[in-house]
Amino acid sequence: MPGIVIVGAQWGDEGKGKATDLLGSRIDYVVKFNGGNNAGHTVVIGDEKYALHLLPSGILTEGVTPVIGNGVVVDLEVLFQELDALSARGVDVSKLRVSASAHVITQYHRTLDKVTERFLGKRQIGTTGRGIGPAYADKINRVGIRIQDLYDENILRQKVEGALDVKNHTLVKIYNRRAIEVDEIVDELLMYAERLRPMVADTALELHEALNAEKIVLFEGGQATMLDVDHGTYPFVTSSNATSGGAATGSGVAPNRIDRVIAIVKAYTTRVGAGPFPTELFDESGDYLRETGFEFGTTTGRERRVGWYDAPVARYASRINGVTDFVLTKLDVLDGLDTIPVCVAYDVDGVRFDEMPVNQSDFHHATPIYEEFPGWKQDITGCRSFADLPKNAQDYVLALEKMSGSRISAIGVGPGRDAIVVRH
Ligand code: 2SA
Ligand code: GDP
Ligand code: MG
Repeated sequence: MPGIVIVGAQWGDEGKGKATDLLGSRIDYVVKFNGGNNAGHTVVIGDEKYALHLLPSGILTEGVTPVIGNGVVVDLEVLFQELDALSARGVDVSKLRVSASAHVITQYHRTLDKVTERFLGKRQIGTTGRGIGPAYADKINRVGIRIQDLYDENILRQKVEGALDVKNHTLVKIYNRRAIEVDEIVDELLMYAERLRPMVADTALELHEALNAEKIVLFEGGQATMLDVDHGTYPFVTSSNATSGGAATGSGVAPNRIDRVIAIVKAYTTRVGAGPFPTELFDESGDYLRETGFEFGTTTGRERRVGWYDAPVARYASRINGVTDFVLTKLDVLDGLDTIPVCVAYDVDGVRFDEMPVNQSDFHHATPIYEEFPGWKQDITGCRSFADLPKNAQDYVLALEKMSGSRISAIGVGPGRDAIVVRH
C-alpha cells in the first residue's frame, strides 16, 4: 500500500497532525497537497509540543522526506520562520522538497484577505487572514506567481506587474488603501530565492519515481472535507480541495496510485470561522467540550465552535473521500459526560434527511435528530487496547462506526503520541 492519504472528515482540527506523525515511522515521504499556513497541526512528543502551519507534520519524523506539493500556496517568510524554529529545536529539515509549480503568497494576498473580510461585514467567512483565498484566486485567474518564477527576474517582474495591475486599482479605489509597488514585491521574493533554490524540485516526478521504487508516500490533507471548496459548505470553506481527490491534483500523483484513504474524525465536532453547523452547542455541554478538548485555533488562537458528533457529515466524508479507515480522535474528552447525543439525521422544515442535503439553504435549516448514548464516566487515557475501554465507550465507538460508513481502525485517547488504541 504505497500511497496513503490522510484527510479531515469534519471542519478541521480532528488531529490529522498526530495521525500523520503516528504513521511517520513507516513512511518515506509526507506530502502536503493543499492549503498553506492556514493549517495548524499540533503534535505532542513527550514533553515537547510542536505547532506546524505550512510544513507537513511528517517533518518531525527522522528519515522522512517532507514535500510541499504544487497544490500548496507558500508564504516564503513563514516557510523560513518554521524551518528555522524547527532547526533550533534539533529537527532535521534538510530533506524538504518544494514543488517548482507551487504558488507563492505575497504581501498583497495577505492585505486583500484582511480587507475583503472587513468589507464583507456580516457575510464574513472568518478566514485565518493568511492570504490563502486571494493567492488561490490569482492561481485560477492565471495571474499567480509560482516558485519557479523566482529564478528569472524578468519573468518575475512581468508577472508581478500583471498581478498588481487590477489589484492596485481595487486596493486604491475600493478599499482606500495605498498601491503596492512592483519592486517591493520583486525584492521581497528575490530575497528568499537563493536559500530556497536547493529545495525546489519537480516533486511530481520525484514522487512518481518514489512510488515506482515501492516507497511509502503519505499525502497529508490540510483543513477538511466540509471546508473543501467543491464539497464543503460553500462559501464558508477554504479555497482548496481538502478531500482525497486533492491529493492527486495537488501533488501530480495519479489517483490510481492511492491505495488507502484515512479520514480523521473527532468523537464530537468543532468548527472555526463562520458557516452552518447543525449540532453546534451554546450551553454548558459546549463549554465542557471546548475546555476539556482545549478547542482553540492552533494558528490564530480563536475559540472553536463545538457540537455533538454528526453522523451524516461522517458518512458524507466517507463517500466523498473513499475512506478506507477512520481514526476516531479525542474520545477521552467525553469521559466526564452522563449521556452523549449523536446526530443520526436532520430535520429540514419537517422533512427527514439521512444524507447531507445538497442545497445550501437546506443545510442552514437542518435541525439534528439525536440518538442518546450512555457515557462511561471513567478516565480512558491509559487504555491501549479496545478491550481496555469501558463497555459504554466500546458501544459508542461501534455505533459511530455503523453510522459513519467506514471502519474505525484506531481511537485517540489523549494528546500524546502513544495515546492511541489500534483495532486489529
Ligand atoms: P482560509 O484562511 O481562507 O483558509 O479560511 C477559510 C475557512 O477555512 C477555515 N480554516 C480552518 N478551520 C479549522 N482549522 C484551520 N486551521 C487552524 C487550526 C485554524 C486557526 O488548525 O486551528 O488557528 O484558527 C483552518 N484553516 C482554515 C477558516 O476558519 C474559514 O472558515
Ligand atoms: P489538525 O489540524 O487536524 O492537525 O488538528 P489540531 O492539531 O489543530 O487539533 C487537534 C488537537 O487535538 C491537538 O491539540 C492535538 O494534540 C489534540 N489531540 C489529537 N488527538 C487527541 C486525542 O485523542 N485526545 C486528546 N485529548 N487530544 C488529542
Ligand atoms: Mg488544525
